[in-house]
Amino acid sequence: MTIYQNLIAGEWVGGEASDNISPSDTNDIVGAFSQGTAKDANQAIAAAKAAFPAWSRSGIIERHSILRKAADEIIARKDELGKLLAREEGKTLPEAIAETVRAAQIFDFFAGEALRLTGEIVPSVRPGISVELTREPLGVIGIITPWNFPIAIPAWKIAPALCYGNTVVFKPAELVPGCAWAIVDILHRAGLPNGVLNLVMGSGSVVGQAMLDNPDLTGITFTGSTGTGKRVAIASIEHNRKFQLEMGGKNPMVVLDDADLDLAVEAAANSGFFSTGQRCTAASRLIVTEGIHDKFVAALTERLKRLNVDNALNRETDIGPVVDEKQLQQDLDYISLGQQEGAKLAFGGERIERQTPGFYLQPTLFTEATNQMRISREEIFGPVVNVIRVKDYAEALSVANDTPFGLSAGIATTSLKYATHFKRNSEAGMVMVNLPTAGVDFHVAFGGRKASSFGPREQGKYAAEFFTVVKTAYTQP
Ligand code: TXE
Repeated sequence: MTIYQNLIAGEWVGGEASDNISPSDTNDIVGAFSQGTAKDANQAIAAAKAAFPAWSRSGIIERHSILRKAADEIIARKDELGKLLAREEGKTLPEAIAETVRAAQIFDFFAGEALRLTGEIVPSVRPGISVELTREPLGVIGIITPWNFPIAIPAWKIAPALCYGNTVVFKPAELVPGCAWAIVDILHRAGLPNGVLNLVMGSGSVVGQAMLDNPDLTGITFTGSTGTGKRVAIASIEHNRKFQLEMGGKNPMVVLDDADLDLAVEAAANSGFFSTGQRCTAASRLIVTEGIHDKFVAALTERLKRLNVDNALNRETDIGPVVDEKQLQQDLDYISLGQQEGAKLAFGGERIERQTPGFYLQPTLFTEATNQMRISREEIFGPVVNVIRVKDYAEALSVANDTPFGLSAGIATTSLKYATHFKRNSEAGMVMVNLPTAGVDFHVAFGGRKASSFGPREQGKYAAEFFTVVKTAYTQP
């Protein structure tokens, strides 16, 4: 079997490899991938450091055309890459292909951004002197990514890093090396000079930790759990390093009495259950006012009955498996906890078997939940959603904001007054009106508040805030 190796200083290298299995079918081996060591991580950082002076001064046409070429190849291979993603991570084929297309759009966007770099010239307070403000690349960037968007998240970190002239060491999540390898292979063949982009697959505690401990990384951009995010922050402060964190969510979706019922049910089903609920922007708290509560719960339950949980590659599948045994056990533990806490299990809750052996879980709905229960406060990261009954809009807003997190928040209402008030007063980074809480555009800012995020926003033009540093130059002619 081919061993997919790490890319360090432009060479494919690697020792020990381990097999990666599909969560839809544990007999299906996706591939054998090299497991990097701390030494590999340090060599990759040294290579990226050596490549930085030339790449940071490279021409914008070179950056543009490499990113553009990568975008073109990803689009041309969207079905094949989407299938790899669905096999490896377990989201359905249409979701996986859509994510692959989005990655191509991101590379295309940043190919364009390379041609649109600007600065400012402003008058000084001292006559006869001019002040120039320019953005320079940050340096050597460590990119540490999770398993839930294994092509899109690497794309939205790697594309701006390269666009603005940085060099990269990329460590993907243990469960999704195949998608990471494919993206790096495409960029490498698109013509990146050696050492500009390095891939080190392997465990977080070995490869990831070695990256955190290496003082030559000038920036780290991380998406993953709150616990690991804190480690990134602490290690980065030690090294005076810039860092950007995207972490969990416990996103609310408010449903008001005046909502369009069908729209609210569809948005809730999508937000809570699509992609197996494994999206940081998933809505896991449905906050529903009294007048519509029973109708909404009945209609949502009917909708859940029609959702087909099965192998991610089957055409009829609506929801694929949970990503692995450990995450499935975490979901089941939270389902038991919810029952102990006194929430009512209105639908689902059981592990299920399908034709192929995998990690299948029924979509699970709790009703009569309170916002103080642990199932309402902690990120479960599975297809498990709580309905919290409230009196009116004021209580709904207060419950929506009463959470340690603040990534995304939604409201279903036909009232302009409540929609406008909610947009202004929600404490989330992203607010959706009559739309699912998940599903965002690739060309605008992405990020949260409170325990969900730290540092500048990702994506769109806002990505420049993290991946560049501003220089202020004064000139007296
Ligand atoms: O996350 P980790 P995991 C949440 C979700 C999920 C839980 C665990 O609740 O159940 O996190 O998922 C790397 N130094 N989210 O275990 O461990 C790791 O190898 C440096 C929510 O996958 O945070 C991987 O590449 N790096 C989230 C990345 O960190 C380390 C998406 C993320 O893994 C490291 C994913 C270390 N010491 C999980 N330890 C969201 N909301 O989007 C691990 N890593």
